Amino acid sequence: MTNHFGDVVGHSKAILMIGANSASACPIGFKHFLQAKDRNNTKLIVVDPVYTKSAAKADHYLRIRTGTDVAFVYGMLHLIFKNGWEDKEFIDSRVYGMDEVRQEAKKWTPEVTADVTGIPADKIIQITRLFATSKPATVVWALGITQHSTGTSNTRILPILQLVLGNAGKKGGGCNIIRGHDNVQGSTDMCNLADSLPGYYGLSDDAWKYYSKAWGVDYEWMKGRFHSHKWMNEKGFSLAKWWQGVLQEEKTYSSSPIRALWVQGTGITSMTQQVKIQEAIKKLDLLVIAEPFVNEAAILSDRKDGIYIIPAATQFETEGSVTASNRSSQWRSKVVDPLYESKPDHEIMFEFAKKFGFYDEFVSGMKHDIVDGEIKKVKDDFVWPDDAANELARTVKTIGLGGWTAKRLREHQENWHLFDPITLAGYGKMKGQYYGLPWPCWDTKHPGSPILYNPDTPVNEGGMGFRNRFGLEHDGVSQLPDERVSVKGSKVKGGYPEITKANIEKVLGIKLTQEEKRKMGANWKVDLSGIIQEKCNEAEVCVYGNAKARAKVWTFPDQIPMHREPIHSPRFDLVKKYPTYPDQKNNFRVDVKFESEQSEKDWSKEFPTMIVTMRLVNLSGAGMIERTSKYLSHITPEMFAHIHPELAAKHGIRDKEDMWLHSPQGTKIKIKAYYNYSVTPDRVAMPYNFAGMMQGVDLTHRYPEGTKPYVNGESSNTITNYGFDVITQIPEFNAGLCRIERA
Ligand SMILES: Nc1nc2c(c(=O)[nH]1)N[C@H]1C(S)=C(S)[C@@H](COP(=O)(O)OP(=O)(O)OC[C@H]3O[C@@H](n4cnc5c(=O)[nH]c(N)nc54)[C@H](O)[C@@H]3O)O[C@H]1N2
Ligand SMILES: Nc1nc2c(c(=O)[nH]1)N[C@H]1C(S)=C(S)[C@@H](COP(=O)(O)OP(=O)(O)OC[C@H]3O[C@@H](n4cnc5c(=O)[nH]c(N)nc54)[C@H](O)[C@@H]3O)O[C@H]1N2
Ligand SMILES: [Mo]
Repeated sequence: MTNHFGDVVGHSKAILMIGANSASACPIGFKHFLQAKDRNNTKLIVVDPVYTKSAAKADHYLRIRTGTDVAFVYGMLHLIFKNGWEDKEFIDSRVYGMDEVRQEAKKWTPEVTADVTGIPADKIIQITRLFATSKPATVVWALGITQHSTGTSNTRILPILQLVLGNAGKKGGGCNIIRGHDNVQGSTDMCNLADSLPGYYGLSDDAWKYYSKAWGVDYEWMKGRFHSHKWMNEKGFSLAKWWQGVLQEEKTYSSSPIRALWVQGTGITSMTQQVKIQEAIKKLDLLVIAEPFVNEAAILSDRKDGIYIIPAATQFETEGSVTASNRSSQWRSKVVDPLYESKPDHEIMFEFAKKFGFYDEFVSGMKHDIVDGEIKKVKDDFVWPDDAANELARTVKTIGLGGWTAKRLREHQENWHLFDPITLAGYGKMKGQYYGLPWPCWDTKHPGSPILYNPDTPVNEGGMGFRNRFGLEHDGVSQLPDERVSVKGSKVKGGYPEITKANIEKVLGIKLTQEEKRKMGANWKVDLSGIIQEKCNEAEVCVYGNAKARAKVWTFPDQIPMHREPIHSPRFDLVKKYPTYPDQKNNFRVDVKFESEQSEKDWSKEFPTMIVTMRLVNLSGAGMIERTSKYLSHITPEMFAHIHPELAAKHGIRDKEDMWLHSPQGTKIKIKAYYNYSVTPDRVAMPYNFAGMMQGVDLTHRYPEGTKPYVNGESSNTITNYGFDVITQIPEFNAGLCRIERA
């Protein structure tokens, strides 16, 4: 989120909610949108293939065909540019690469957009006028936008819309992406990913060297942990496609196929291609599951050997900081001690490290601190979780966690009542700080940044320009703004680069001492001494620079977002004009099919119905937690799909009867047909919160005695279609096809 929920309540005149159903999936967040409607007559526009509970509360509902959001936003941009509704000054002074977007938008007339998206042309015109002329306005999305083979393009076109309208870096504007799991923002920031070290440092020798130093661990030792140096900087397997790493033998890009799987905090049935996952689980030598419940991974196969379930404690039985959707940190206290023989996750990891002989190095960072501008070992033991939080504050510079010390975060928890819910500003002794110190919170004196990219606020009060991440020029064009975009109060006018040891004297107009030069890291991201930060504070300069936003990403397959038809498209006639990407070799160590799959045949002939998956308010994730709760589970006692009576009747299926849904990859699920008018006759919508059945077969007898959930059912992911995002490899959960058959 660039802004936050309170800001929407206080300042947004319109909310474009696209690919999210917060009424079910984030009811507390949704309450803010309803408050905005009540207080300010804020207009809520919902764009969704399904008439959801959120749509029911909206002022306007647009029924979109799944996987066509890029086309829809271009349709909006077409009208915005045509009518001169764009913020010309903002684009001119703060954005690079918009000309190409403008060119592409020319093609997307209301008629062309209507044909591709299924939204009537007059609706597109009405909504664009409303959104473009309501200032400021915000965009809200969740996984209806992200989880697609075109997810990356989707998540780029919406910020582009906000840049065009000058809604970025403003109260009531911005992109407010509603995050998913509890603490998913925190786990993203910690980069629980296969392609980066914590804090988005990426994978490179420099990144490893930086962390080795910050943790007080010998870099050569770190290197020695790898089969060879090469693997240190190679992306690992992704959560979406680890199974391919088990099953592939010939075309493998790793030193060997995956032989062992350690599952900690993921549901397994939450990923697509369940039949492949089942095959992979059977083939592994070792499967370990560290879980508060019996994860479904344990019953997918009937393996009896090489499988261990380790009891993990829940989040109620541990303490520490978590990060909210809006980048605020929250400190949590333990409610009860871990029950029975369960252990909190970090203790399980500690035991693991001990067994594998790297415990000392694993906890070393928590025993270190900066003394006199240099990293030193300061104690022989550490205090959990405070020293873990302090380690992050000391090391994660990229997003500005410098001010997130355990002491400050605890203070915020203890003084909740002293913060304003609309502005997040503190009162009384918390005055001068924003609740949860939303990152970037550069150092221990910084108040946090409730709204990103706002140059009208001084840096020391949470302001900044756009980040200078992509060099100083591209195609001969400067990436820095001129003096029109000067951060308030800054000694340096106009744009400036990110601050490095090499440029700090010139940019800030200062002279460093020899001692300062000796202690300083090469740039602000790796400067453990904190001197770069200190000098920038004095000049009210943002360490990450003051640059232009870029609408064009020259390193991506699509430099500007382009509409590309879903891999299994219901409109084969459009596939030629808007084909998907070429197949990929070795992305996250696996090959990924795009074009070869899409063009194989007109899939829609055999699989004419679109499938959308969604969340139920009473169940979360693959549903393991709530389906073991008697009361929550019985609210939705069986797996189902919403189906329009007209479509059901075509297949001779009555309300609440069983039906089979078949997928293009030859898999099937048997579920109940629930008549419902939220869907049109061309699509079905089903929850993703069930598991325990597989292609009509009940697997639940495999649960250890007393652990079987009250409610079980087919996983939607047995039939969600093949497809992965070209950059992130996030699975295609929504824009797929199926064939319906009466069971
Ligand atoms: N009760 C409950 N709450 C949850 C969760 C849960 O499992 N249960 N999960 C949490 C997690 S991990 C997450 S990520 C969030 C997700 O939060 P949301 O994304 O708000 O949840 P969904 O119900 O999946 O809603 C996605 C919406 O996108 C629509 N959609 C699908 N494809 C497209 C498309 O191509 N374009 C557009 N415009 N819309 C599309 C779907 O019809 C659906 O209504 O919820 C979180 N909250
Ligand atoms: N078809 C379809 N599939 C989807 C989606 C969709 O919309 N449609 N949504 C996708 C999205 S956005 C997401 S985020 C994923 C979510 O998928 P997962 O991340 O797999 O989420 P869950 O299924 O909730 O699994 C979490 C597991 O962690 C366990 N757990 C809970 N607390 C703790 C703890 O403190 N410690 C440990 N060790 N374990 C714990 C739970 O018991 C549960 O088994 O699913 C994705 N899959
Ligand atoms: Mo999620």
